[in-house]
Amino acid sequence: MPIERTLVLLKPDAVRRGLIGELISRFERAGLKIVAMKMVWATPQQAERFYPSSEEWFKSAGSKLLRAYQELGVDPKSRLGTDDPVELGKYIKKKLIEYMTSGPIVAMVLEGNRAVEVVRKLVGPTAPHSAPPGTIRGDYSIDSPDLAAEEGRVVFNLVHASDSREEAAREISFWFKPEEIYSY
Ligand code: IDP
Ligand code: MG
Repeated sequence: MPIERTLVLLKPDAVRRGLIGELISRFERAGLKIVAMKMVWATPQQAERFYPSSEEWFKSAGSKLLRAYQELGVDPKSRLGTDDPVELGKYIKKKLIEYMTSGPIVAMVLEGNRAVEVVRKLVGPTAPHSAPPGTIRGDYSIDSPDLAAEEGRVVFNLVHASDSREEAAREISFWFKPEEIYSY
């Protein structure tokens, strides 16, 4: 079935900057249907459980950081004290929990044709400084992994979006009960 559902979180920086309406309208404008929505101030326990804690996730997050540093010409050891992907992944998760609990977020389920892929396209790649214009991350932020590390935080990139149908199913059920999702 090409009609899919995906989870979007407007992160604390988006809420703080007053971008809720603007960001929601981008998804609506593209033809996606909002089938569930709420504002939540996540607890550290919720944020910890929302993001995976597998060795695989740590390694993948750490490897992504290493690639970003390579492109930016930054030495991970002198910046963060290690170049081990798993250790760097654990650092990202810790800082991600601080970020995601720093203020309220807006959680929503979007439905539409190939919604998972389409929403990722509208959101853009993880690091805003290299996200293309026209994407949410490219249009509303110039943050980068090296600046973020210098300031002891993860990149502030406004939006979370599920990156596969499997991840979407798990993430939707994490934030919403079945009766909070509407068919209309
Ligand atoms: P995504 O949000 O584009 O799917 P993920 O790899 O799932 O990216 O990482 C989750 C979040 O962790 C990102 O949105 C970002 O806030 C933060 N993050 C991921 N990788 C890095 C990094 O290399 N440096 C700083 N922050 C990162
Ligand atoms: Mg992700």
